[in-house]
Amino acid sequence: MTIIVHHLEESRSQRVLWLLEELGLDYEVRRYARNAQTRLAPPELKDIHPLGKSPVLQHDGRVFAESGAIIEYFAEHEHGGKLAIPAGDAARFDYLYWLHFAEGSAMLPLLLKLYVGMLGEAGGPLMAARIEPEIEAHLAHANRALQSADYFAGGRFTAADIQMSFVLDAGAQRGGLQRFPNLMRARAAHQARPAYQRALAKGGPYKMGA
Ligand SMILES: N[C@@H](CCC(=O)N[C@@H](CS)C(=O)NCC(=O)O)C(=O)O
Repeated sequence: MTIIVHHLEESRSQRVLWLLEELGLDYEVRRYARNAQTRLAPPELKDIHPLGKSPVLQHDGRVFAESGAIIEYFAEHEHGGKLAIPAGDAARFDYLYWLHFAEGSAMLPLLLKLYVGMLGEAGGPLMAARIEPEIEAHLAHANRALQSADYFAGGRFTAADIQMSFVLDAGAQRGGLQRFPNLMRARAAHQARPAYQRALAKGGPYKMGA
């Protein structure tokens, strides 16, 4: 049965489209626009999942939310797990580490910057003292992991690279990614993949990928 992706513009959902393209799965995209003032998702998304966030998928009568869980699940279950690293493989922990680092660690300071930035000058001291060093530390850590390979785990392209791609996009938008050449190189390699380009065409405009 076709997978339905409830896709919010300019969002983490972009990487789910990319994963599905890499796996060659059939899916339908239902696009949602953000509120122009608040940038929040429209209320209709709460009809699909109580949190009303994107990505959220429907498939086989079930609802799938949380990008890391979605990506881990579909990468393991589809096409013989070609984008996953299985239990027992020496690179399994690196794979899980980067798959979870993206949302569990790296996105927090990048999101704080977005929200605290809305405070204008009042947020300046927090930004300078706490948020910027955290962003730098997380991006530098990821940059070091790509010192001798273009991929985060097992020396090959996996779903962990897809999950990390939104960190790189948010980093490029507001985290000074340009200071981290290995991350810049990986991001360019992501964007050159045909499946990435097909996902962009299906998802609609994605300025964060610029
Ligand atoms: N940790 C969740 C975060 C989901 C999330 O916050 N998605 C954002 C899009 S990037 C969203 O839907 N924002 C709109 C809103 O909060 O109304 C995930 O990775 O799926």
